[in-house]
Order: sequence, then C-alpha cells, then structure tokens
Amino acid sequence: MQYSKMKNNKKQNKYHKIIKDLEKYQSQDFTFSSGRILGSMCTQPHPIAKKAYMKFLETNLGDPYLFPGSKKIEAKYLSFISKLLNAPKNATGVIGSGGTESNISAIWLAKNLSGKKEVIIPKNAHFSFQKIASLMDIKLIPIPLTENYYIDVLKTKKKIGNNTAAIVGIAGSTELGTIDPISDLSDLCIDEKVYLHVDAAFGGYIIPFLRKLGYDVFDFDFKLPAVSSITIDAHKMGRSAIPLGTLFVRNKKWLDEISVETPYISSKKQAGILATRSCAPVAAAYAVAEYLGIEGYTKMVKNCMNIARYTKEKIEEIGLELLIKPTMNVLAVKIKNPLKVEKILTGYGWKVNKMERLGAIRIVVMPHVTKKVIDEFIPVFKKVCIQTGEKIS
Ligand code: 0PR
Repeated sequence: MQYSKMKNNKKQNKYHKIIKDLEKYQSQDFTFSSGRILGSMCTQPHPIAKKAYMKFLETNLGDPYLFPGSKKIEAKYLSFISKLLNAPKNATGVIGSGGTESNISAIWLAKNLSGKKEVIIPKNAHFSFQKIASLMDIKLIPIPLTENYYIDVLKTKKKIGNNTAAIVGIAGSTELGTIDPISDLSDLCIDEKVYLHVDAAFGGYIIPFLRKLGYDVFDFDFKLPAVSSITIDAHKMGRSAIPLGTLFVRNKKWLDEISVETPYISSKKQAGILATRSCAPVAAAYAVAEYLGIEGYTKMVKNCMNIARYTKEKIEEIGLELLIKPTMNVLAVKIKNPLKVEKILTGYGWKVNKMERLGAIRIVVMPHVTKKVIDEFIPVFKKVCIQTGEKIS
C-alpha cells in the first residue's frame, strides 16, 4: 500500500474511534427525547433551533464588525424580546449564557448606578445570587415568604435602607414556579427610588402567554414603572439551544455602567461579562421566535399547562398532595423522603428533583413531557412511594 494511503486510513480510523467514544459517553446521558427528564427547566430544542445553531458555529458576536449579519440577527431577536416584555423605546438587551449571567449583570449594573452594596432578595431566590454576593462584595438581605410562597412586601419595605442597591422579585421561581407581586414591589421601588430587578429566567417565556390564555397571574414586565431590568432565558421555555439568556434593561444609557472600552477590536465598547460569544444560540432563539411566534408559544404553554393539570390529577389519584396550587407548569409533590424517592426513581430511569428544604419533589412539565410520558411515569412513581413508605391510597 502506498504510504499516503496508509496515512489516510490511519487518520480515518482515528476519526471514527473518537466519534465512537463520544457516542459511548453520550449514551450514558439522560435525554429529553425519552421524556424521562421530569426535573429540568430545559427541554429539547425545537428542530429549527438545531438547524440554525449548526449554521452559525464559527461566528463571534464579540467582534460584530467581522460578523455584521450575525449582529443583525441579535438585534432582531432583541426586538422580539422587547415586544414580549413591553419594553419602552429606550430599552435594550445584553445577551449572555443564561439566567446566572443575566442576574450577575443586573446586580453589577444596580451596584454601579447606585454606588450601594445591599440587595434585597426573596428567600427562595435562585442560587445565582449567592454567587453574586461572593463575586461582587454584595450583602444579600433575604426576605421571608408569605404562606403563598412569595416575597413579603411589608417586610421588604422595612428592610430598605441607605445602602440598598436593588430589590429582586422572581417571576417563575425555581422550586415552585411562583410569581412575586411585582406590581407591589414596583410601587415600593417608585416611592423609595430603588432599582427593581425581575428574575424571569423561567417565567419570561410563560407569563405573557398565560395572560393571553386568560390565566389570572401577576404582572411582571416593563409596563410596571419601577421595573429596571428583567432576566429571561430562551434556553428554558423558549425552546432554544443552550446557552442563551438575555438581560433586558429599561434604559440603554445605563449599559455604560457595565461597559468597557475595547481598544484593539473594531467595536468601541462592550457591555456585559462575555467577550467572545457565538451567534449560534442567538440564531437558534431567533429562528424559534420567528417560527413559533406569539401564537405558537401560546399553544406550547397551553399544552404544558394542560399536561401539568393532568399530572396533578394523576398524582392526587394515588393519594399524594401538592405543596401549593401550581401557578405554572411546575409541580411540587409533598414527599416525606424526597432524597430516597429521587434516588430510586433514578434507578428506574426517571429524573425528578429532590427538594428536601420543602419536603417535596419537583416535576417540571416542559414541552417534552407528554400525556403518554405521564401515563408511563405514574405507576412507577406509585410503586416507589409504596417502597419508601409514603402514605398513599
Ligand atoms: N433564575 C431562575 C429563576 C432559575 O430557575 C434559574 C435556573 C436561574 C436563574 C439560573 O439560570 P441558568 O442555569 O441558565 O444560569 N434554574 C434551573 C433549575 O435550577 C436551572 C436548571 C436547568 C437546572 C436545567 C437543572 C436542569 O436540568 O431548575
């Protein structure tokens, strides 16, 4: 055999071996397509998101002059989010990797605008705020929740002081999917002239559609005058590919507070945390937004809510109870030993979240969770509950 042919064969073998190895590891992962991931706020990306993502693998929005077309896609996506959140004309968005990054940028902005270092958060805020405290020398002031599991506004008012940089409200809490009374927080922040950040990482792609469907849910967006910024993630209910989150801010001038000069690349300034970042997830999020539109997302949310209701009924039929009436497609099932139940379910190939603090497990009815999936899950769940000594009927 010719030397060059031998070399080519060797290269091909190596290539195939690497791909095979990757597939071997991949086969150990849980998949959304199986439907068996019941404890994740992410889902299978929409087919058009996958297609769009692959087309933009080599782009870099950190250098928009090299990729002006990609920059236009980003602007179009931001304009979709702007309408979704009822943002005023002067508002703009910073795209990043997800909810954690957007929350970091929001508090970074509030801290620089105010020159203050205390942030009031509801007790059930996402753990990204703990990272923020550690990263930015911020003191968190956690506020207890009401019996409905949302921030106590009176107690919040009492904690506002000379060093308050921001108040945070959650629109779609991580554990229970609850919405804080953002309009009450907004009134408070108008009176006290405090920055109000809304973490709608999960709920941002749900609440606008719940309202269209006639659900009576709290307002959360820029229609409320004190809302200064909103975190909203396309890689959760936006059906886009990971990683994609956006921080939307009421006034684009504020971005100067979290911008630096970029002397040797073609743009003058850059806002936010990331520098090099791909347009692939942005193109994916834009493609889904265009393809589904408001109507498509409303249908998706309607479907998730119907299946969430069906799941609730099936759970109650086996004699278990929910911790609270669900606001959105997040169910918390009261369980005496969440750790044990979660572990055994994992052994049977089902993934839920254990919430020991609340004495519950979490089921998130994402778009990949169908009625058929629930019908397969319930008998297994019942069996596990009997095994672990839960009181069921
Ligand atoms: N804010 C809220 C309200 C969240 O629920 C989350 C994540 C974040 C911020 C942070 O977002 P990133 O994770 O995008 O930075 N909540 C999800 C959760 O804890 C994250 C997640 C998603 C965890 C999928 C596991 C999983 O499989 O459920």
